[in-house]
Amino acid sequence: MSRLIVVSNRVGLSRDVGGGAVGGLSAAITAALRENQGVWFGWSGETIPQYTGQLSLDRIGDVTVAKVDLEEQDVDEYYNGYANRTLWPLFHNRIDLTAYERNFGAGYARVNQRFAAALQALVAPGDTLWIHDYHLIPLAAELRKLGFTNRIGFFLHIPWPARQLLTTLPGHRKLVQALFEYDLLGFHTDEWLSAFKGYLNHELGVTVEEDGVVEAFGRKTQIGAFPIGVNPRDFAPEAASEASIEAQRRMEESLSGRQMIIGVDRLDYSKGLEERFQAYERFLEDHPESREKVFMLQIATPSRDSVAAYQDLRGRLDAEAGRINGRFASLDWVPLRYVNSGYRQDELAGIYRSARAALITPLRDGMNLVAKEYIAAQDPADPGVLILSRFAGAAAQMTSALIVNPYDREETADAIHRALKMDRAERILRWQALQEGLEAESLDHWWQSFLDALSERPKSPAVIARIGGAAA
Ligand code: GDG
Repeated sequence: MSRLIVVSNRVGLSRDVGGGAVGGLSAAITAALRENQGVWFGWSGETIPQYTGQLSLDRIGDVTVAKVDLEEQDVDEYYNGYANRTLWPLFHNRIDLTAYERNFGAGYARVNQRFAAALQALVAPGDTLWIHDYHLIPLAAELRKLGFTNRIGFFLHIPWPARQLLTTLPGHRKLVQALFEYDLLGFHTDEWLSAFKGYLNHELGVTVEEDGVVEAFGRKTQIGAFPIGVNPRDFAPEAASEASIEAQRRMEESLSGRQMIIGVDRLDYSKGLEERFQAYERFLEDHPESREKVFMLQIATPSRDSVAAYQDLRGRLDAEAGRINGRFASLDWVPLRYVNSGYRQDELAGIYRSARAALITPLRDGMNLVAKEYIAAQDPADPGVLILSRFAGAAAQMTSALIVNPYDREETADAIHRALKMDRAERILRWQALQEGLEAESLDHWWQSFLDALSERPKSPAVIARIGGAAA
């Protein structure tokens, strides 16, 4: 078997964290790399005055971790610039926050060239490369320029935007052309896949074959939907770590007989946190009898805080949380606990388990793993209720959740009320259907089916069904 080389902006495997601290996605990529004597390459997170291309190599178990440092200008233009001020907002329908600056594009191209050059020392003929996410769309094109003929796959963790939005991006055609240097393109859902096909049809006049193969710019690639999942056992109550049990114990002690609604998100404008706070406020307004009997715990870990839109959002959320608490709190009840620190994954599992409902209401989200983790962590005999935005990729699979429009505060407030009043029999029925879905499309299944589709081996019927996805 050829080796697997994974490339992502940051490498999720390190010596310092282990066990239940590591996120599911990092653990899954590590498992894929272990099985394929792999290498994981990315930015170290460090900056240096002048780029050297010097690789720092580490061997963790069977996996080689390789990192490069970047210059401050690279981080400004590539990471904080084109990736997080141009592509991220645009792909999440926030054209109002999308900044186009030529130097962002130049920095994005430069870092992708630097990554490609650094990979020359790591990649052998016959190795398979798996490139992750919007930071690295041009990487295959840069590798091809250097003469690499390896199989290269790309997975997009965020939504693909409607063509009407994408065409507002200067150089959109070049970005799409770069994708045709990959052998396989993976999206989370049929909806993102259809949006990509919409661009191909209308802008390039090409259609996708039934087997997912499409030809443009003189190259053929294959496209498919590979919905990411969780490995339910990692969150299951019977497999809980000590940290998980302790987190659950602490939470339950602090409930004082109240019902808890949980939200866990990166502090990001795509997650709909302001709308969520206001929907919860509406619920408190509409149901005075529920006040003091319920509280909401919102964990929002700060991210990308050198980007102004994230600093602004943080200020607005602080103000909203303060306003809602000021309006409703009593001497011994705080309706909204708003926490900015991060938690280990196994601690989160314990917290999820003590919550009667989860309120996961992004305005747009590639998939949303928290929704799946919440379900996997529940006690099968007394599970909580998932309230999920229709705009999360996860909503396509998790149809037994209470599905809401996060822009509709009244509908969301009604769903909170319904979730908190739902009888145990209905909670169990809904949970069972959701849990079955998680088991059928686990995290291991995700990476295995992507790599299976990327390999040149004859494909199984299940893999053939995935590629192609929704009709063009
Ligand atoms: C992108 C896409 C897509 C652990 N501790 C904390 C915390 N974690 C873990 C959660 C979960 C992960 O972080 C967050 O994943 P999400 O899927 O919810 O969201 P993004 O970070 O935006 O991820 C998304 C994903 O890629 C995978 O393809 O599903 O659509 O946007 O595993 O357990 N998360 C937070 N605080 C912690 O303390 N917020």
